[in-house]
Amino acid sequence: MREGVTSHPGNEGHGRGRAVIALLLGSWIGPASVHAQGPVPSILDPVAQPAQAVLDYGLLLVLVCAVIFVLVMGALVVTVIRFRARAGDGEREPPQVYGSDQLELAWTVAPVLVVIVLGLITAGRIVALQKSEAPAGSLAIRVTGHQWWWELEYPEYGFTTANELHLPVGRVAFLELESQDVIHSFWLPQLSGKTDLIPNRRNTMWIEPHQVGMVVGQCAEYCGTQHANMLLRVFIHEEAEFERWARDQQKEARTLPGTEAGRAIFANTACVNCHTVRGVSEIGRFGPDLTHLMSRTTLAAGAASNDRANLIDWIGNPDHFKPGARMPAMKLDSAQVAQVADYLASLE
Ligand code: HEC
Ligand SMILES: [Cu+2]
Repeated sequence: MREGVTSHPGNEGHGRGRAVIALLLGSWIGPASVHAQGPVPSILDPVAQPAQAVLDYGLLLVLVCAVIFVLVMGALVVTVIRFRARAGDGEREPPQVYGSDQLELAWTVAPVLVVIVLGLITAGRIVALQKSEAPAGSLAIRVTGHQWWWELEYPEYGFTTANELHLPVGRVAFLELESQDVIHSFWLPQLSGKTDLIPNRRNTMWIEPHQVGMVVGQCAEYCGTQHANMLLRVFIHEEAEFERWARDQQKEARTLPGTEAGRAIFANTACVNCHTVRGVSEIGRFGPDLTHLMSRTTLAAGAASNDRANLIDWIGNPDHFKPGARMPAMKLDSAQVAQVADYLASLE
């Protein structure tokens, strides 16, 4: 069932059998949008702890229950066949048995033992899953839920990005989760369980990826009209590649020759009230940090793939991809929109 993950865990390599199991277990996320939602994640295909531990524990429970099911059903079938009414039995009642201490002890003690053992294992697992303090050497990340996008801050490195999380393989990432507005829920089925993001409350979770590649997830708590377009991507890198990505993110935004006009429009309109571009303006916190916008593969939390044409559509009218999005159409004329898009498209 866990035959490893290529660079794109998801649809590929999932047999039909697994898809059916996933459907039955309810782990399948329907395609939320046709744009850029990526592969369908499955809890049966973990690439990190604690998702692996949760799956192993789930399989253990299924196994224990399957053994009990087979024993009980086997006894039932044997009884039905062996003690069925036969020709010649007549109207005679079978012997009636009351009060067998041995039997009653057996069917009380055995289930109690099963419940105690499973309860102890569960308690152990819960303790192992919950870490309220960051383990030594872990990578700190602050996740803030917004309607309808994810703010991702790397405090040790001093930068903030959005919607696409980058993690080094083999190292524990310790996440602090909060919300800026309503309750959201952070869910990456292949990495971990769900954790809610609640205003004025600090929740934590940890992830230790053990395979490089890309996995997807999404907000799992209804949070308003564009809840279904609050998608998440996680890129898991080798340590050196992660460090290179982080160093690039730390740099201030560049200004390429020829993009000054677009930069001026960005700097002189309300864009800067909501968006930070480090090196231009750092007051805007309401919308995603755009300093390295083009290092992201998608726009607006997975609503569209990130390219110049979609940037033009988005800036001209955010409702085009995300009806109800918290960014207003800025009433720029099409030449201005193109100039701003050219500027943003240069922010690698
Ligand atoms: C009132 C605040 C506000 C203003 C003003 C605003 N934006 Fe936004 N912007 C947002 C929010 C909120 C989002 C996230 C929307 C979402 O994903 O649901 C966003 C998303 C974006 C994105 C996608 C970012 C990403 O990482 O996916 C771009 C690009 C963008 N805005 C550019 C602009 C430009 C250019 C202007 C000015 C012409 C502007 N915005 C003005 C609030 C604002
Ligand atoms: Cu949400």
